[in-house]
Amino acid sequence: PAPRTVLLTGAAGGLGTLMRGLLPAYGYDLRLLDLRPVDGEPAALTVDLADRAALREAVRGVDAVLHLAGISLESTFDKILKANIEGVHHLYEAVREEGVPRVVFASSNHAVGFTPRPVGDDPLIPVGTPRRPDTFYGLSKSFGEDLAQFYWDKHGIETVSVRIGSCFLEPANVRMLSVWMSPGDGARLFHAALTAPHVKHSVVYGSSANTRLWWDLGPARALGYEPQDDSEQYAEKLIAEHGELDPANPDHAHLGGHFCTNPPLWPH
Ligand code: NAI
Ligand code: 15L
Repeated sequence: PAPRTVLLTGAAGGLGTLMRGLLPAYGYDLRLLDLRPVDGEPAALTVDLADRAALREAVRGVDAVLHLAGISLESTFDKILKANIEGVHHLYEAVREEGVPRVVFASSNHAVGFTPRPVGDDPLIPVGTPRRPDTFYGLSKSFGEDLAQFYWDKHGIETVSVRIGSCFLEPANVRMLSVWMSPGDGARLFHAALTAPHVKHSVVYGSSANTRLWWDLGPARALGYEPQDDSEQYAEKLIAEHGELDPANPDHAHLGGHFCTNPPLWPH
């Protein structure tokens, strides 16, 4: 049966806020969790991924988890280790102990960030491309994908790992013309990942059907995802402001963009 009750971790964050606005229209009953209080949601659970007992209680009785919580930019290895690496392990242990059958994991393009981006007629990057993390942050997402595979092989817990591009209201720079995922397409993709049958552990790229796309959306479409948006409507303005990407510029040469050279730092 299709999942109804879904634990949304990271509900106070940017993507969590967009998804708690959009996913209820698909019929989900969302249980919200974050380290911080969630604006306007007094029933949200304030839980640190370090707290295994609280996590176990949080996943009890849900049909699936949409796991967005964690450090979403570069940080020290120690902070990433706690929040993202130990955190994702704690989440899967809670899921295993409580018998939750499915997780949708917010992976990131930064798990493959040092992959050269396609230029000209180069083929799109497949999901099977070797992982080449561009940061400790990207390394933690690469670990999360391996952990998800392990919990499928060992414990039969299904996961869709979504290597999200950039999910914001609008693309903010020229790179995002290639990697942008509109919030509406984000909700469509997460809904497909939550409901597609027999996903085992599937890895997919998460973006809109952008004219300047860098990666293969086939695996996401195979889950039933039908993207409706394309960043191209923003191209003229962004290119007039910043110019076209230059493959000789190291900031522009890889999927991960400036995360490879000068990553934005987690503020806390
Ligand atoms: P965000 O930084 O706005 O939200 C992350 C949320 O996780 C925050 O509300 C934070 O309080 C919570 N959190 C952090 N550590 C926690 C812990 N130890 N326990 C419980 N909660 C904790 O990030 P955003 O943009 O909303 O991203 C959500 C997820 O999607 C992240 O895992 C991020 O890595 C991933 N992602 C997001 C992309 C995007 O375009 N927004 C692109 C690729 C991946
Ligand atoms: C990510 O993984 C970050 O969480 C998000 O804030 C964006 O910077 C995105 O990647 C990106 O690549 O643009």
